[in-house]
Amino acid sequence: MVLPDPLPLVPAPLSAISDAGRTRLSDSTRVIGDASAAAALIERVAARCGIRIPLVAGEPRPGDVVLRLDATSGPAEAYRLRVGDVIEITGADAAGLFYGIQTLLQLLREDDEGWGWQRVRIEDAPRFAYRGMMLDVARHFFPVAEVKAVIDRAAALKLNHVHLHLSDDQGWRLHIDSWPLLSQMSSVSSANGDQGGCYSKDDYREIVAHAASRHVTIVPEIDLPGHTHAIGLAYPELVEDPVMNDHLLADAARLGQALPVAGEPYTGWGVGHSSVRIRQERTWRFVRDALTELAELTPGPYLHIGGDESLGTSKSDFAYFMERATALVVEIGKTPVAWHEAGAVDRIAEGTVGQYWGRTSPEGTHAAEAAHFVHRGGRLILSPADASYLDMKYSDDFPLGLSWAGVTDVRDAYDWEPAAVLPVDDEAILGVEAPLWTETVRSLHDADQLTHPRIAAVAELAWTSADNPERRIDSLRHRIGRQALLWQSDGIRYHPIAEIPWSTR
Ligand code: TNX
Repeated sequence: MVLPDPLPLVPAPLSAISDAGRTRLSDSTRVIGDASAAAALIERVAARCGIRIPLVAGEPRPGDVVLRLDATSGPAEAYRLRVGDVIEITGADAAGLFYGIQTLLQLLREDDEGWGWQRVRIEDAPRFAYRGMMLDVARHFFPVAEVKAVIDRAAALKLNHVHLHLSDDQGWRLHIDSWPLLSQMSSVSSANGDQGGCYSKDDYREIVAHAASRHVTIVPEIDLPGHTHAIGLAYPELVEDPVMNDHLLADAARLGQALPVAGEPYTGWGVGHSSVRIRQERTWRFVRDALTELAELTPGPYLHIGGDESLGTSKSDFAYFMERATALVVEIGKTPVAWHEAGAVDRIAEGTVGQYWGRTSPEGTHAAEAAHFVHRGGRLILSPADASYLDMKYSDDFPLGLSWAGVTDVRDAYDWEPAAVLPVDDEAILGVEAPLWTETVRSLHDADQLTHPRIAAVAELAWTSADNPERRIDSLRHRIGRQALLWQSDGIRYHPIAEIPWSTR
């Protein structure tokens, strides 16, 4: 039996029925309904086909697009799309309406007769509430316009969280009024000696507002107590002297990178050498001030406080730090998020969300650490490094990326089941996130190559149910291949990996 080609949609929707025929996009097409949702459609249709559809009021005519909100039509973020004589999108909420528009944009195709839409009836809703990607703006600083571009790319794949890794050994990226030297002295550097940078509070508000207009929640991270070398450039009294580890020494020798030196910018890729002074109250004044100012700028529920790779820190100091820091985040009204190592700490604040970055087959104590968040009433975000890390190379000879967790093609990024990685109930899984660490990334162009196409695989795992008939690698590859035109028109410089049948249709 020859199966019909699947619709060119990533992520695959809950259900889709194709009808015969097409509905044309033409100069007389109009859009009726919610103005802010319509704006998202009008701009992107204009960019793709040069046709600017007007927003009008009144009764629809054949060929028009009608946007509606109906809270009774489905769960959060759900939508229905019907392409018939008229095109109707009904969102269960504003996010659902936005996702219906993203689906309609993926269906918009040109044939011999011009632009138009395959007739379909689609019902759709996400599997997980948290669908994310992470951008490391600390190792490489991305200006505001580039962060916005990354948010747009994520939202087009129905991701709804963008985690910004705002601080690391190589740089601090957000102005904090009460510790003003951070933006002057701790932000000047990046990995590889590249230019640094820092977001003003207005920059950050602009990012948050742009994200909100795409139904994306920003999840800010200040990585603590490790990954804090850069803080010492401005406030040396807050950080310990660097503590080397064997891996760092070996890597520095292999890569020809300098070792970290207290008070000097660190431009290498080593991890685990830094810590704030955990037992000193001035550090806690700093942590409280920075997190409080960050919380004030952050409408979303989460504050990520890191907790990874504190290799030079004793177990008891680490526990003291994570217990007190997670409690502080709760006290200032946010839900703490931490990397899974923090699950080694008995009394992390109840409800802390854990971000698992072990393997799809957990090693050592990683599964137990992740499960501890759930015992404490929290949930888990899955970011297995051997599948969802966008900074792993596609293949050994790929020029960008790292390979410590292996090399990852689209199949590898797709071939795992989020609810089957850890020994916890399915309800404990909040969602999936694909991190892009940027030690080797020096431009948006580099970021595009590492993210696309693999981010599409992770977005589908986050959105589409495990039992969906299209959730198969051959279907996914075909559907990704048909994003080529959209990605090109959006200026996304994806990696044309050979496993994808890239299509010009
Ligand atoms: C591990 S994953 C890190 C980062 C690095 C990344 C590189 C995690 C929580 N920490 O500091 O950038 O590997 O892949």
